[in-house]
Amino acid sequence: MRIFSGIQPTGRKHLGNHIGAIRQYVAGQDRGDPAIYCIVDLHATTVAYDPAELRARTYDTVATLMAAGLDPGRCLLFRQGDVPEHSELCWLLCSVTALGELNRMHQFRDKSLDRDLVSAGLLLYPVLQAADVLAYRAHEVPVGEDQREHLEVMRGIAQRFNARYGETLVVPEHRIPEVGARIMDLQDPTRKMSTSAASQEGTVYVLDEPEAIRKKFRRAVTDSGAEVRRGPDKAGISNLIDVLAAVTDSTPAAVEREYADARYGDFKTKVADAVTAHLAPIRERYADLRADEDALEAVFAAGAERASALAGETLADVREVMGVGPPRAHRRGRR
Ligand code: AQP
Repeated sequence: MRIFSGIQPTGRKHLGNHIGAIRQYVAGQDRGDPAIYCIVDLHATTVAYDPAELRARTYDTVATLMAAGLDPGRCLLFRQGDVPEHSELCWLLCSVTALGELNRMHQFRDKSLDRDLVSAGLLLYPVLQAADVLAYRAHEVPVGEDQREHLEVMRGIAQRFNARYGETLVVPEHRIPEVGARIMDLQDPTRKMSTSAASQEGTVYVLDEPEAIRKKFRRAVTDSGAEVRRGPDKAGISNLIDVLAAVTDSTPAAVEREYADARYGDFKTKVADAVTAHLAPIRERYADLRADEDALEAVFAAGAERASALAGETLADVREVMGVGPPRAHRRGRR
Protein backbone atom coordinates (compact mmCIF):
# COMPACT_ATOMS: atom_id res chain seq x y z
CA MET A 1 0.00 0.00 0.00
CA ARG A 2 1.65 3.20 -1.15
CA ILE A 3 0.41 6.40 0.52
CA PHE A 4 1.00 9.93 -0.77
CA SER A 5 -0.10 13.36 0.38
CA GLY A 6 1.08 16.90 -0.15
CA ILE A 7 0.77 19.92 2.09
CA GLN A 8 1.20 23.63 1.35
CA PRO A 9 4.20 25.46 2.84
CA THR A 10 2.00 27.99 4.62
CA GLY A 11 4.10 27.56 7.76
CA ARG A 12 1.37 28.16 10.29
CA LYS A 13 -0.67 24.99 10.10
CA HIS A 14 -4.09 25.11 11.74
CA LEU A 15 -6.13 22.62 13.71
CA GLY A 16 -8.09 21.66 10.56
CA ASN A 17 -4.86 20.76 8.73
CA HIS A 18 -3.70 18.87 11.81
CA ILE A 19 -6.85 16.82 12.38
CA GLY A 20 -7.87 16.42 8.73
CA ALA A 21 -4.44 15.61 7.34
CA ILE A 22 -1.30 15.63 9.53
CA ARG A 23 -2.62 13.10 12.05
CA GLN A 24 -3.50 10.75 9.20
CA TYR A 25 0.03 11.20 7.82
CA VAL A 26 1.51 10.09 11.11
CA ALA A 27 -0.86 7.13 11.32
CA GLY A 28 0.01 6.22 7.71
CA GLN A 29 3.76 6.08 8.10
CA ASP A 30 3.69 2.54 9.48
CA ARG A 31 1.14 1.33 6.90
CA GLY A 32 2.74 2.94 3.88
CA ASP A 33 5.10 1.04 1.62
CA PRO A 34 6.30 3.71 1.71
CA ALA A 35 4.21 6.62 3.04
CA ILE A 36 5.32 9.62 0.99
CA TYR A 37 4.74 13.21 2.15
CA CYS A 38 5.65 16.27 0.19
CA ILE A 39 5.74 19.98 0.94
CA VAL A 40 4.35 21.53 -2.19
CA ASP A 41 6.39 24.68 -2.74
CA LEU A 42 5.60 24.67 -6.48
CA HIS A 43 1.89 24.89 -5.68
CA ALA A 44 2.60 27.90 -3.47
CA THR A 45 3.83 29.90 -6.48
CA THR A 46 0.37 29.88 -8.10
CA VAL A 47 -0.69 32.95 -6.09
CA ALA A 48 1.29 36.10 -5.24
CA TYR A 49 4.06 35.29 -2.73
CA ASP A 50 7.40 36.45 -1.39
CA PRO A 51 10.34 34.12 -2.36
CA ALA A 52 12.26 34.52 0.93
CA GLU A 53 9.04 33.92 2.89
CA LEU A 54 8.37 30.78 0.86
CA ARG A 55 11.72 29.27 1.93
CA ALA A 56 11.16 30.20 5.57
CA ARG A 57 7.57 28.91 5.64
CA THR A 58 8.72 25.66 4.01
CA TYR A 59 11.11 25.11 6.94
CA ASP A 60 8.30 26.01 9.38
CA THR A 61 6.06 23.45 7.72
CA VAL A 62 8.53 20.56 7.69
CA ALA A 63 9.46 21.26 11.32
CA THR A 64 5.74 21.21 12.22
CA LEU A 65 5.23 17.89 10.45
CA MET A 66 8.22 16.34 12.20
CA ALA A 67 7.15 17.76 15.57
CA ALA A 68 3.73 16.18 15.03
CA GLY A 69 5.38 12.78 14.59
CA LEU A 70 6.60 12.37 11.01
CA ASP A 71 9.90 10.54 11.12
CA PRO A 72 12.05 10.69 7.95
CA GLY A 73 13.39 7.27 8.94
CA ARG A 74 9.89 5.74 8.71
CA CYS A 75 8.42 7.73 5.82
CA LEU A 76 9.60 9.59 2.74
CA LEU A 77 9.50 13.32 3.42
CA PHE A 78 10.60 15.80 0.76
CA ARG A 79 10.10 19.18 -0.93
CA GLN A 80 8.25 19.15 -4.25
CA GLY A 81 10.57 21.65 -5.97
CA ASP A 82 13.55 19.31 -5.43
CA VAL A 83 12.03 16.64 -7.69
CA PRO A 84 11.63 17.94 -11.27
CA GLU A 85 9.69 14.83 -12.32
CA HIS A 86 6.55 16.43 -10.82
CA SER A 87 6.62 19.36 -13.25
CA GLU A 88 7.34 17.22 -16.28
CA LEU A 89 4.58 14.75 -15.45
CA CYS A 90 2.20 17.69 -14.91
CA TRP A 91 2.86 18.85 -18.47
CA LEU A 92 2.38 15.36 -19.91
CA LEU A 93 -0.89 14.89 -17.98
CA CYS A 94 -2.24 18.18 -19.35
CA SER A 95 -2.84 16.26 -22.59
CA VAL A 96 -5.53 14.14 -20.89
CA THR A 97 -7.04 16.91 -18.73
CA ALA A 98 -10.27 18.64 -19.69
CA LEU A 99 -10.06 22.43 -19.52
CA GLY A 100 -13.78 22.71 -18.69
CA GLU A 101 -13.31 20.54 -15.62
CA LEU A 102 -10.46 22.73 -14.30
CA ASN A 103 -12.58 25.83 -14.85
CA ARG A 104 -15.34 24.39 -12.67
CA MET A 105 -13.17 23.63 -9.61
CA HIS A 106 -14.45 25.39 -6.47
CA GLN A 107 -10.94 26.16 -5.26
CA PHE A 108 -10.04 27.80 -8.59
CA ARG A 109 -13.20 29.87 -8.53
CA ASP A 110 -12.74 30.92 -4.89
CA LYS A 111 -9.07 31.77 -5.29
CA SER A 112 -9.65 33.67 -8.55
CA LEU A 113 -11.77 36.26 -6.77
CA ASP A 114 -10.25 39.66 -6.05
CA ARG A 115 -6.86 38.99 -7.64
CA ASP A 116 -4.91 41.30 -9.94
CA LEU A 117 -3.54 38.27 -11.76
CA VAL A 118 -5.32 34.93 -11.99
CA SER A 119 -2.35 32.78 -12.99
CA ALA A 120 -2.51 29.81 -15.36
CA GLY A 121 -0.80 27.94 -12.51
CA LEU A 122 -3.89 28.40 -10.36
CA LEU A 123 -6.00 26.76 -13.05
CA LEU A 124 -3.47 23.92 -13.48
CA TYR A 125 -3.15 23.37 -9.72
CA PRO A 126 -5.18 20.10 -9.78
CA VAL A 127 -3.03 18.74 -12.66
CA LEU A 128 0.18 19.32 -10.70
CA GLN A 129 -1.55 17.72 -7.72
CA ALA A 130 -2.42 14.73 -9.93
CA ALA A 131 1.22 14.52 -11.04
CA ASP A 132 2.36 14.58 -7.39
CA VAL A 133 0.30 11.51 -6.55
CA LEU A 134 0.42 9.60 -9.85
CA ALA A 135 4.23 9.90 -10.06
CA TYR A 136 4.46 7.53 -7.08
CA ARG A 137 1.68 5.16 -8.18
CA ALA A 138 0.14 5.81 -4.77
CA HIS A 139 -2.96 3.82 -3.82
CA GLU A 140 -4.19 6.05 -1.02
CA VAL A 141 -4.26 9.82 -0.48
CA PRO A 142 -5.03 11.05 3.06
CA VAL A 143 -6.74 14.47 2.81
CA GLY A 144 -9.48 16.57 4.35
CA GLU A 145 -12.96 16.83 2.82
CA ASP A 146 -12.08 20.01 0.87
CA GLN A 147 -9.79 17.98 -1.41
CA ARG A 148 -12.48 15.49 -2.52
CA GLU A 149 -13.14 17.41 -5.75
CA HIS A 150 -9.43 17.52 -6.70
CA LEU A 151 -9.09 13.82 -5.98
CA GLU A 152 -11.91 13.09 -8.43
CA VAL A 153 -10.14 15.12 -11.13
CA MET A 154 -6.94 13.18 -10.41
CA ARG A 155 -8.74 9.85 -10.72
CA GLY A 156 -10.30 11.00 -14.00
CA ILE A 157 -6.88 11.99 -15.37
CA ALA A 158 -5.39 8.60 -14.45
CA GLN A 159 -8.35 6.72 -15.95
CA ARG A 160 -8.23 8.74 -19.18
CA PHE A 161 -4.47 8.25 -19.43
CA ASN A 162 -4.79 4.47 -18.98
CA ALA A 163 -7.65 4.29 -21.49
CA ARG A 164 -5.63 6.17 -24.11
CA TYR A 165 -2.14 4.73 -23.57
CA GLY A 166 -2.72 1.41 -21.77
CA GLU A 167 -2.57 0.56 -18.05
CA THR A 168 0.31 2.69 -16.77
CA LEU A 169 -0.91 4.69 -13.78
CA VAL A 170 -2.53 3.65 -10.51
CA VAL A 171 -5.98 5.22 -9.95
CA PRO A 172 -5.75 6.36 -6.30
CA GLU A 173 -8.41 6.39 -3.58
CA HIS A 174 -8.83 9.23 -1.11
CA ARG A 175 -8.72 8.59 2.62
CA ILE A 176 -10.89 11.17 4.34
CA PRO A 177 -11.08 10.76 8.14
CA GLU A 178 -14.42 9.80 9.68
CA VAL A 179 -14.15 12.48 12.34
CA GLY A 180 -12.62 15.87 11.65
CA ALA A 181 -12.61 15.79 7.85
CA ARG A 182 -13.89 19.35 7.88
CA ILE A 183 -13.06 21.37 10.98
CA MET A 184 -15.00 24.64 10.92
CA ASP A 185 -13.99 28.21 11.73
CA LEU A 186 -14.70 28.97 15.40
CA GLN A 187 -16.13 32.40 14.56
CA ASP A 188 -18.13 31.30 11.54
CA PRO A 189 -18.89 27.57 11.86
CA THR A 190 -20.55 27.52 8.44
CA ARG A 191 -17.08 27.98 6.84
CA LYS A 192 -14.15 25.59 7.07
CA MET A 193 -11.19 26.57 9.21
CA SER A 194 -8.79 28.01 6.68
CA THR A 195 -5.36 29.57 6.29
CA SER A 196 -6.85 32.37 4.21
CA ALA A 197 -9.73 33.16 6.59
CA ALA A 198 -10.47 36.85 6.97
CA SER A 199 -10.13 36.73 10.78
CA GLN A 200 -7.50 34.89 12.84
CA GLU A 201 -9.91 34.59 15.78
CA GLY A 202 -11.70 31.59 14.35
CA THR A 203 -8.50 29.73 13.40
CA VAL A 204 -6.53 27.75 15.99
CA TYR A 205 -2.91 27.27 14.97
CA VAL A 206 -0.88 24.20 15.91
CA LEU A 207 1.80 26.52 17.32
CA ASP A 208 -0.55 28.85 19.22
CA GLU A 209 0.32 29.47 22.88
CA PRO A 210 -2.07 27.77 25.35
CA GLU A 211 -3.61 31.08 26.41
CA ALA A 212 -4.36 32.03 22.79
CA ILE A 213 -6.02 28.63 22.25
CA ARG A 214 -8.16 29.01 25.37
CA LYS A 215 -9.24 32.50 24.34
CA LYS A 216 -10.28 31.36 20.86
CA PHE A 217 -12.39 28.51 22.24
CA ARG A 218 -13.93 30.74 24.94
CA ARG A 219 -15.10 33.09 22.18
CA ALA A 220 -16.22 30.32 19.81
CA VAL A 221 -19.65 31.02 18.30
CA THR A 222 -22.30 28.52 19.38
CA ASP A 223 -26.11 28.79 19.22
CA SER A 224 -28.97 29.85 21.48
CA GLY A 225 -29.70 26.30 22.67
CA ALA A 226 -28.25 24.63 25.74
CA GLU A 227 -27.63 20.99 24.83
CA VAL A 228 -24.26 19.56 23.83
CA ARG A 229 -25.42 17.57 20.82
CA ARG A 230 -24.95 17.65 17.06
CA GLY A 231 -27.62 18.97 14.74
CA PRO A 232 -28.11 20.94 11.51
CA ASP A 233 -29.04 24.04 13.51
CA LYS A 234 -26.03 23.60 15.82
CA ALA A 235 -23.00 24.09 13.55
CA GLY A 236 -20.79 25.61 16.27
CA ILE A 237 -21.43 22.96 18.93
CA SER A 238 -21.25 20.15 16.34
CA ASN A 239 -17.80 21.43 15.35
CA LEU A 240 -16.59 21.53 18.96
CA ILE A 241 -17.88 17.97 19.49
CA ASP A 242 -15.90 16.81 16.43
CA VAL A 243 -12.75 18.61 17.63
CA LEU A 244 -12.94 17.03 21.08
CA ALA A 245 -13.64 13.58 19.62
CA ALA A 246 -10.67 13.90 17.25
CA VAL A 247 -8.07 15.08 19.76
CA THR A 248 -9.11 12.54 22.40
CA ASP A 249 -9.41 9.62 19.93
CA SER A 250 -13.07 9.29 20.85
CA THR A 251 -16.27 9.48 18.78
CA PRO A 252 -18.81 12.32 18.52
CA ALA A 253 -21.51 10.05 20.00
CA ALA A 254 -19.35 9.27 23.05
CA VAL A 255 -18.62 12.99 23.55
CA GLU A 256 -22.37 13.76 23.40
CA ARG A 257 -23.05 11.11 26.04
CA GLU A 258 -20.28 12.31 28.33
CA TYR A 259 -21.30 15.98 28.16
CA ALA A 260 -25.09 15.50 28.01
CA ASP A 261 -25.54 17.61 31.18
CA ALA A 262 -22.74 20.12 30.57
CA ARG A 263 -23.28 23.80 29.96
CA TYR A 264 -21.83 25.40 26.83
CA GLY A 265 -19.26 27.43 28.80
CA ASP A 266 -17.94 24.37 30.64
CA PHE A 267 -17.90 22.32 27.47
CA LYS A 268 -15.85 24.96 25.65
CA THR A 269 -13.35 24.92 28.51
CA LYS A 270 -13.05 21.12 28.22
CA VAL A 271 -12.44 21.34 24.48
CA ALA A 272 -9.85 24.09 24.95
CA ASP A 273 -8.01 22.06 27.62
CA ALA A 274 -7.98 18.94 25.46
CA VAL A 275 -6.69 20.81 22.39
CA THR A 276 -4.04 22.61 24.46
CA ALA A 277 -2.82 19.33 25.95
CA HIS A 278 -2.79 17.72 22.52
CA LEU A 279 -0.82 20.51 20.82
CA ALA A 280 1.61 21.47 23.62
CA PRO A 281 4.17 18.68 22.99
CA ILE A 282 4.16 19.49 19.27
CA ARG A 283 4.90 23.18 19.97
CA GLU A 284 7.75 22.22 22.28
CA ARG A 285 9.40 19.82 19.80
CA TYR A 286 8.94 22.34 17.00
CA ALA A 287 11.24 24.93 18.55
CA ASP A 288 14.26 22.58 18.49
CA LEU A 289 13.59 21.22 15.03
CA ARG A 290 13.03 24.65 13.45
CA ALA A 291 16.27 26.02 14.89
CA ASP A 292 18.44 23.75 12.72
CA GLU A 293 17.84 24.61 9.05
CA ASP A 294 20.89 22.58 7.93
CA ALA A 295 19.34 19.47 9.45
CA LEU A 296 16.02 20.24 7.72
CA GLU A 297 17.84 20.67 4.39
CA ALA A 298 19.53 17.30 4.97
CA VAL A 299 16.07 15.72 5.45
CA PHE A 300 14.93 17.30 2.18
CA ALA A 301 18.05 16.19 0.28
CA ALA A 302 17.76 12.56 1.41
CA GLY A 303 14.00 12.56 0.72
CA ALA A 304 14.43 14.06 -2.76
CA GLU A 305 16.92 11.40 -3.79
CA ARG A 306 14.55 8.58 -2.84
CA ALA A 307 11.52 10.37 -4.30
CA SER A 308 13.26 11.09 -7.59
CA ALA A 309 14.19 7.41 -8.00
CA LEU A 310 10.54 6.34 -7.56
CA ALA A 311 9.04 9.13 -9.68
CA GLY A 312 11.67 8.57 -12.39
CA GLU A 313 10.44 4.99 -12.92
CA THR A 314 6.87 6.18 -13.53
CA LEU A 315 8.01 8.99 -15.78
CA ALA A 316 10.10 6.61 -17.90
CA ASP A 317 6.97 4.47 -18.43
CA VAL A 318 4.82 7.51 -19.21
CA ARG A 319 7.31 8.87 -21.76
CA GLU A 320 7.58 5.44 -23.35
CA VAL A 321 3.83 4.90 -23.84
CA MET A 322 3.34 8.51 -24.97
CA GLY A 323 6.14 8.27 -27.54
CA VAL A 324 8.03 11.17 -25.98
CA GLY A 325 11.84 11.17 -26.20
CA PRO A 326 13.92 8.18 -27.34
CA PRO A 327 12.51 4.64 -27.09
CA ARG A 328 13.51 2.66 -24.02
CA ALA A 329 16.15 0.62 -25.93
CA HIS A 330 18.05 3.84 -26.79
CA ARG A 331 17.69 5.32 -23.38
CA ARG A 332 20.52 3.51 -21.58
CA GLY A 333 21.96 5.85 -18.98
CA ARG A 334 19.30 8.44 -19.77
CA ARG A 335 15.87 8.74 -18.33
N1 AQP B 1 -10.75 22.87 7.96
C1 AQP B 1 -10.17 21.72 7.63
N2 AQP B 1 -10.60 20.57 8.21
C2 AQP B 1 -10.00 19.38 7.89
N3 AQP B 1 -8.98 19.26 7.00
C3 AQP B 1 -8.53 20.39 6.41
N4 AQP B 1 -7.55 20.63 5.52
C4 AQP B 1 -7.50 21.96 5.25
N5 AQP B 1 -8.44 22.61 5.96
C5 AQP B 1 -9.10 21.66 6.69
C6 AQP B 1 -6.67 19.60 4.96
O1 AQP B 1 -5.34 19.94 5.29
C7 AQP B 1 -4.47 19.42 4.28
C8 AQP B 1 -3.44 20.45 3.92
O2 AQP B 1 -4.07 21.55 3.33
P1 AQP B 1 -3.32 22.57 2.42
O3 AQP B 1 -2.07 22.02 1.93
O4 AQP B 1 -4.31 23.14 1.44
O5 AQP B 1 -2.92 23.67 3.46
P2 AQP B 1 -3.42 25.13 3.60
O6 AQP B 1 -3.46 25.80 2.26
O7 AQP B 1 -2.55 25.73 4.65
O8 AQP B 1 -4.86 24.89 4.19
P3 AQP B 1 -6.22 25.55 3.92
O9 AQP B 1 -6.77 26.01 5.18
O10 AQP B 1 -7.03 24.56 3.12
O11 AQP B 1 -5.92 26.82 3.05
P4 AQP B 1 -6.92 27.69 2.24
O12 AQP B 1 -8.32 27.43 2.74
O13 AQP B 1 -6.47 29.05 2.51
O14 AQP B 1 -6.72 27.25 0.84
C9 AQP B 1 -5.35 19.00 3.10
O15 AQP B 1 -5.43 17.59 3.08
C10 AQP B 1 -6.69 19.58 3.43
O16 AQP B 1 -7.75 18.78 2.96
